[in-house]
Amino acid sequence: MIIFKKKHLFGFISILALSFLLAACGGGGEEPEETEGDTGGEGTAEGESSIEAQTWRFVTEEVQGQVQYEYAAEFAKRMDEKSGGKITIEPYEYGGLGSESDQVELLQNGGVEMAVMSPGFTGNMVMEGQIFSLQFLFPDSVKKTQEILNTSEALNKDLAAKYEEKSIKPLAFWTEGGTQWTSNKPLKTPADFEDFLMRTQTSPLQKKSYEAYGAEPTAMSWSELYTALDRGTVEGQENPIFFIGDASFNEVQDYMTISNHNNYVAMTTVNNDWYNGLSDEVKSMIDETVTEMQDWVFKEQKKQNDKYLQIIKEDTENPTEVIELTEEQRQAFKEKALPVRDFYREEVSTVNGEILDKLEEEIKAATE
Ligand code: 6CS
Repeated sequence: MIIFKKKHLFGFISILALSFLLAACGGGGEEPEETEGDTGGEGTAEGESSIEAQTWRFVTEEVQGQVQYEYAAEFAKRMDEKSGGKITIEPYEYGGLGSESDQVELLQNGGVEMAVMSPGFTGNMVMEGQIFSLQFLFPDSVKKTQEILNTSEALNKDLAAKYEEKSIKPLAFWTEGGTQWTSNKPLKTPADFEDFLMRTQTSPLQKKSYEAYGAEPTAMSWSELYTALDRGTVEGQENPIFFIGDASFNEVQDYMTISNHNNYVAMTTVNNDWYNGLSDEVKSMIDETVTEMQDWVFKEQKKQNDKYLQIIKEDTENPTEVIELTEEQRQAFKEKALPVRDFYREEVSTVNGEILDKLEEEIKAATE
């Protein structure tokens, strides 16, 4: 069931429509329907585009105005221009096609062609993808983190291959900003998390990361989070500042700790078989747009995170105490977080932590 705060209660396609889409696409692993029109160039004069009119669905986990949705809308605009109006992409905001997990399934089935996906919702399926739940792994600088996400072979090649085994092809990894904690009591030391009811996404390693601080994590969709925070079912959560502000979590929380304990990473993904079946011309158009969008989305998240920090600080109706952790305080959390990397290597990874080893080397090289 999708329950947003009133502000985000919009007309979404009914669950019936979702069931129809899922049923129409069959069970996991089936070939996606052929996309109309992309015939790959036969019978056209040299230099002339062979692209026929076609429509793709691009699902996101966020709503209009938020970074993921705006990304999909900008992507659609660019593809429309590049293809001379032949390729229409319909961006879907979150809630239109079910939960985050339903959306993953839709992409795998070919029910949608494209998706922005948070690895935190595929942790039970692509074990290696839980790497993004490891706190204090990426550099403190969001810009540096984005550079690593752009160039990392560990992520763009090795981790991407793990997703491809599940019919999901990641085309890019990008940050939505540093993640911060909101809470109903001040969070400054790991001891403050003792028995704290913390909301996480479904990644088991996210839960493990909070258990390392002594917290009691509960996984849930963000659509239920406002109400859960309001009722005290959970006492805190983590997210980038723009998301905290736009989803109004600050209304039902008293504190926001600027911890930058992680970066919120999202992936631009496509259905693997569908993408592989496209002509080279269309593939290059997508790839070019994906590359261009890395800069665009970096600026977009920064703009939104800066804007919402001000909004939250200046909201006198719903006052939030903003706590900035000192380096020493962050270090205390980092010490507790480091052993979770061993857990990832030994208990989570299916390749003995090789992707993490490589990523750590890449991060070291990029920050030295
Ligand atoms: O906390 C969440 O689950 C949501 N947070 C963001 C930044 N994007 C979508 C995601 O589902």
